[in-house]
Amino acid sequence: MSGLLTDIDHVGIAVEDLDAAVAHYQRTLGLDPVHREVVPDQGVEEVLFHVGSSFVQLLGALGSDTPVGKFLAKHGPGLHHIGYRVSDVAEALERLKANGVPLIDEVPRDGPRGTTIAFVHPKGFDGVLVELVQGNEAT
Ligand code: CMX
Ligand code: CO
Repeated sequence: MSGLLTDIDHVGIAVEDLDAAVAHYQRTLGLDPVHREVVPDQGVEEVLFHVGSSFVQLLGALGSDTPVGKFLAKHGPGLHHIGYRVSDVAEALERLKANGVPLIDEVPRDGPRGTTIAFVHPKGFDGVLVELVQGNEAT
């Protein structure tokens, strides 16, 4: 059986203060942001850093009643989700569904930067929130 995942697209990290976190990553890790965007759909402002063929995604909450806002209130800052790169999100969702994995998005949706994404419930992968990402090859 062939594998669904082609790469780690990004590691999503919830932070309380986005500007402070960006400055910290720049100073301590020498990473410069390659992208910053408010994504009202997801209730986040996100900053991407390029690392190899993947990204680190820092996530600030746009409000307390958003996924990241609720996560911060409950757990504090930390690892929020893993974004796996796939060649076809719809096909990946079908396979997960056929295997009884609980989905958050039943159908693919448009993500930032022209990507197609879908979230899979953390219950399906031992407490790890998974995002499937199509069309975001870092070069
Ligand atoms: N990782 C692991 N577990 C998580 C989690 C996360 N990121 N967020 C919430 N949970 C857990 C909670 O700890 C809680 O567990 P228990 O039932 O054991 O207490 C359970 O999920 C329910 O938590 P909740 O606070 O009531 O949150 P909701 O059920 O309302 O929502 C989730 C949880 C995952 C369905 C929701 O956050 C979601 O739909 N996420 C997908 C969208 C998203 O995260 N967008 C932001 C990122 C955008 C981007 O990457 O660009
Ligand atoms: Co993400």
